[in-house]
Amino acid sequence: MTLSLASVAVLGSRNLKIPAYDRKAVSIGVVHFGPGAFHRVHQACYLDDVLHTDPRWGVCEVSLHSTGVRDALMPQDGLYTIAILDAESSFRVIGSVKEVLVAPESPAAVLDRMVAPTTYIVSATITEKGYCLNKEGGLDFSHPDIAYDLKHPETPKTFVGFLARALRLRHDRGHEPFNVISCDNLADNGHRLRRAVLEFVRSSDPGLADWVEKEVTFPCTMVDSITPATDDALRARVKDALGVEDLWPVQREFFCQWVIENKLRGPQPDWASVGVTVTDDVAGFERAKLRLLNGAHSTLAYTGSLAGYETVSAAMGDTALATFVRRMMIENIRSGLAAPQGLDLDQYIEAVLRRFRNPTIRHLLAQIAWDGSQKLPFRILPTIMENLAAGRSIGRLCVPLAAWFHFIRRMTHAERQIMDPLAAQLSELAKRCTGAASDVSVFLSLEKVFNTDLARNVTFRAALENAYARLSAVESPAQLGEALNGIEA
Ligand code: CS2
Repeated sequence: MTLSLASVAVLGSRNLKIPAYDRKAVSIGVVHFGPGAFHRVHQACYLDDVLHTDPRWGVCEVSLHSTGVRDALMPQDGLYTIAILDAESSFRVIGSVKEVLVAPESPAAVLDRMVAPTTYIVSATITEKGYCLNKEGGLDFSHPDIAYDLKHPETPKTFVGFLARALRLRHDRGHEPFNVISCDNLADNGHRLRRAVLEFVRSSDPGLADWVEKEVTFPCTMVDSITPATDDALRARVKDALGVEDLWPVQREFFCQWVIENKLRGPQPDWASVGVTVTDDVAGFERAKLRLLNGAHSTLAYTGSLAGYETVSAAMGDTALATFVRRMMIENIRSGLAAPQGLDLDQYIEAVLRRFRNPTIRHLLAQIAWDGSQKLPFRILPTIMENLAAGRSIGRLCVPLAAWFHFIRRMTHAERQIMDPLAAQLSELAKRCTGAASDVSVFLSLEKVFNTDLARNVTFRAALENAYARLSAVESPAQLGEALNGIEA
């Protein structure tokens, strides 16, 4: 038996949280692009909580590329399971997904949902690459999908293209605009998305630009919950816990946080009632999370992979590596952060490290290692540039970059697939590399990642070449420990 409205009624007898609201009464108030695991453990879970008191906040999921989530969830009446794996593990069935659309199959159906006057929120978890930004933070007009959308505004392929078209239609029908909420790990995610949409609209539909600029709100957000990819072990664990099969369950740690900038308009869920923080100071929360948690994650991903570790918790079991990461967070990243009201950065760092050590979460370093060219410019490079400008040290901060270079070089020479939008360019560069310090100049030539000023900075190059040389022969934990011990602050 698979998970469905019929079977979930039977499940109620187990130690399991199931939707305790009338799903037939739920209407769609949110259109969300990117129904991946993170969205389903995070925003969709918060909205499931909201639906217990307010039926207006069902979700229409939109997949921009694949049919997998639609094919898994719709036979289950949109239901799926979250396994919350921590000291105390639990399971809950989520009912907030009312519909899953596959944009390439039916762009018109997606636009109809976005234009519906009862749609008050259009949100996204499309990962950094989904915004089609250039390294200056503006819209990448050379991106093939953006170029397509500018020529075919009625059948867009990108999130930006769908937003532009839907806002034009809402404007023409006299509907108030929806709130546009980015839920991705980008610094200033709302501002960046607003800039991209305005640049798109100004070039394709200038008559709409003023209305978008004045009337459409793009709050910034910070989102956080560690969410390993779904695997067969999870499917088996969920089947054992529920007694029915879930075609696509998801998993996360107990910790879950959502901070939204206080600039939402029109009808909204009662965010505070479900633990969402609405505040004017999102930037403080977002920088702390992006640079401390995600910066440490990427450091563990690449250094841990070089040493042969497979998961975050295993890498954190390496005393030398865990000590290095903790010192980098405290001495090299924290120093440049302004704590938002209510957040103690020292306690936050220790809490993040405890979360990383969670033995019940099998978070693959290989998953975190994806899309390094899109992640590191938000997670590591801003801290390096600010530390250089302030005269603070960058030695340890060059380690994740150097480890990324070695990771790319080794994947290329082993002819293993690199998961990154710039995989082709990265492989071409790596083929010219031998493991010698001169490789650093080759990688720094990647203009889509490194700006010219930074690439030419003598202090940066020296620190990066030193870290690269020390990591060059690392293939074991012992060798990693020796390499890290030699890295100056
Ligand atoms: C991770 C993030 O995969 C990655 O790059 O660093 O997905 C991380 O697990 C989340 O941002 C935690 O909130």
